[in-house]
Amino acid sequence: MNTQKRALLILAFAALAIGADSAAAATLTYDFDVTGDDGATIDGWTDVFSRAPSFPSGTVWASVTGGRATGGYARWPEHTSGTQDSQHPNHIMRSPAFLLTATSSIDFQIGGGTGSANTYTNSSDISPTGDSSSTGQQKFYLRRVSDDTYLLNQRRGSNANSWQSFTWDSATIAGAISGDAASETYTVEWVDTYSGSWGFAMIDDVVLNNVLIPEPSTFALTAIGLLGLGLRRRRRA
Ligand SMILES: [Ca+2]
Ligand SMILES: [Ca+2]
Repeated sequence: MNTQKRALLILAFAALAIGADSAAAATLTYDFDVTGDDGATIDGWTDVFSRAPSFPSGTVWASVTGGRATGGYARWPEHTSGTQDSQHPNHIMRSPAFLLTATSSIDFQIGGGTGSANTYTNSSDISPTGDSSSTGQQKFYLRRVSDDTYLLNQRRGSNANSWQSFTWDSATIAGAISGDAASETYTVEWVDTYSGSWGFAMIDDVVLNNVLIPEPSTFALTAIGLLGLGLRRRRRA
């Protein structure tokens, strides 16, 4: 057996193994701690507009109290004492994609200002070159990937230097995704386009309960296909 055929077999078995693993529901915790699940503070999330959030640990904001946040949390560069109400570029921080099940629920906590009651329809409504304003918002969203639609949103109940915890239970999520294909993928994301009094925003402890991780076997199978094409080309040569 030559090296390429051996590599093909190893890849095929890897694809099968990954496919089997992804069938089980998982609980994903994003704690934005230095010693988080993947050892990186942003925990695999995407800083959509490249604004370089920081992940201070402990009670960096002196009067932050309450909630269940521990260790690090996410904060935008301008959200430091004395500049927290200043105008700033629009921000989106987006989780890796996942699939939802009938028992999925989502926990998260946000701190700072409530932002406005307005709601974006999708993430492309948020200008990557625009700045925050008094009619912007700090909100946490559930987003459907295929058409970039925001299905659920949540803002704080009041302005406070404390954490407020939220849960979207399985009934809430089921209602939001009814009619979607079982293969649909979703992200959760944290939006801050609000500034003015209480323009401060922070997030921590996002927990995705009973979700499925998209099957990497699609990627592996594509790789096998490409490798097969390579073998055929070599034989013809
Ligand atoms: Ca944390
Ligand atoms: Ca803000």
